[in-house]
Amino acid sequence: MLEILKIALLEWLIVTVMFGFVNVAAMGEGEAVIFIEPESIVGTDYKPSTNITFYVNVANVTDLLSLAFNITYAYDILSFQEFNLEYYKNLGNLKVGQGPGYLWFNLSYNTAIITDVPLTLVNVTLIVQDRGETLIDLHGTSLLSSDGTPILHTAVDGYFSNFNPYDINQDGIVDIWDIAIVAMAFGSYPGHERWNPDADVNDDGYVDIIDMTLVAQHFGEY
Ligand SMILES: [Ca+2]
Ligand SMILES: [Ca+2]
Repeated sequence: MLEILKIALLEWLIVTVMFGFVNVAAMGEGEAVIFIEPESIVGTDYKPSTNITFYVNVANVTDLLSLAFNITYAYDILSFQEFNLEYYKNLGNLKVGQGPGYLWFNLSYNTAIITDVPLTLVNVTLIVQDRGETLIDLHGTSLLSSDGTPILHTAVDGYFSNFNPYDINQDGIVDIWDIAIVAMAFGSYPGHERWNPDADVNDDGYVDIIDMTLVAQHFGEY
């Protein structure tokens, strides 16, 4: 009986360990990665003229001597303010350029970077210009090892949105016109002739007093 229990326990352990490995593999553990952190910057508080900062990180690299990457974003929503090198130890060479909605970096180090945990190389601060959403698109990435061999890696984008769901007509302010849109759709639901999904600001499938109250609570926001 005890033996059976032992075997069952052992099997359970094996399954758990294997499952653990599968999970880790699915998360890309061990694979070189360059990524924007945070993955998403979302909120109505990011009003025009406020700043956002994101970080360009690498992880799971064993011999990274130089790298290049481009970052693009909607220039009507975000504009460049400044960047800072977070990891400047052993920095050999830096080339950087920027244009509207566009940044590029070319970094090389004197000693190869070895890290399995995320290491921040650069931080970038952008000024919010308008409301909307945009990918912070990390592309054209190139990671090279000491002997110049390209390192297989994945690149992970960031995302920004300061879309205000209460500014239903998206004219930049929550006002009587947004209230009017809710009023016109009041009492409607999907399939109803007056249904307007934008007026259902809490996304519960019904335009009612709750949506009206939410828009009223955000009245005057821009
Ligand atoms: Ca509006
Ligand atoms: Ca609703």
